[in-house]
Amino acid sequence: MLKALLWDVDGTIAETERDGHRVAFNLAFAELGLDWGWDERRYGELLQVTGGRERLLADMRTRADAPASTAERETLALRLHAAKNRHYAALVTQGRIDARPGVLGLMREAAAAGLRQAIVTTTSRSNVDALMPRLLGEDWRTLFEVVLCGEDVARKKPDPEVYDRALARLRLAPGQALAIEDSTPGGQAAQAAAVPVMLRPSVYFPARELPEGWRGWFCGPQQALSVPVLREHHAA
Ligand code: XBP
Ligand code: MG
Repeated sequence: MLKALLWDVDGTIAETERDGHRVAFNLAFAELGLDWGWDERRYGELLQVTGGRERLLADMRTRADAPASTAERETLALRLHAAKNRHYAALVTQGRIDARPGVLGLMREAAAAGLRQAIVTTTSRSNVDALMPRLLGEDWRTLFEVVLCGEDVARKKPDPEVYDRALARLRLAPGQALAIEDSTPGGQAAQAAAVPVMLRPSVYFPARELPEGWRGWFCGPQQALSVPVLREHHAA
């Protein structure tokens, strides 16, 4: 029986990658005087690497103009990542990032229906703390029993660690929860933790169906969301 919704953030609650993170990374490159830039195509490729700092390091490994030593790259990635998250928070404050259709209503409906909810993301906690009050108001935390972020795990998605930790904190079996995800790495993390997943594709992950072998279902962009719909699919 469905007892809890485990929400991914980036791409699932809002199109944060398109409207926030990519724009903020480019502002960070400019701030640090680097002639680097990620267009949408390149950023889409880089989203296979989860974690902003890890994404920066992956990109540097392909660049001739990146620092030569590992230590210098690590230092630069840390500085860029801190600047990026600062720019991201500013974009959120400016109202540049809206929730995806149906998401906030579903969160409130789920709470009213007695479903437990958690945030299960690999983004930095500062990004969650910037985005969620903007979307849901200052009392947003009352909707979520558990909020797990990138800093809370040793291994980011597609590793199942963040899902395993959320289930442990909620004291639930995987089959009692539903992961709501937009991306392949996010869905893989849920699957590896044996949590059924509703995959609702975002702009950078335009899947058309659930990959073979995944437990859960695919939710098309126009499909209306409601607790009865989730319960019905989860029980199927
Ligand atoms: C999100 C990520 C994050 C964000 C940026 O994955 O991969 O890295 O792009 O956040 P998910 P940070 O949607 O599975 O949570 O820069 O704070 O890592
Ligand atoms: Mg996501």
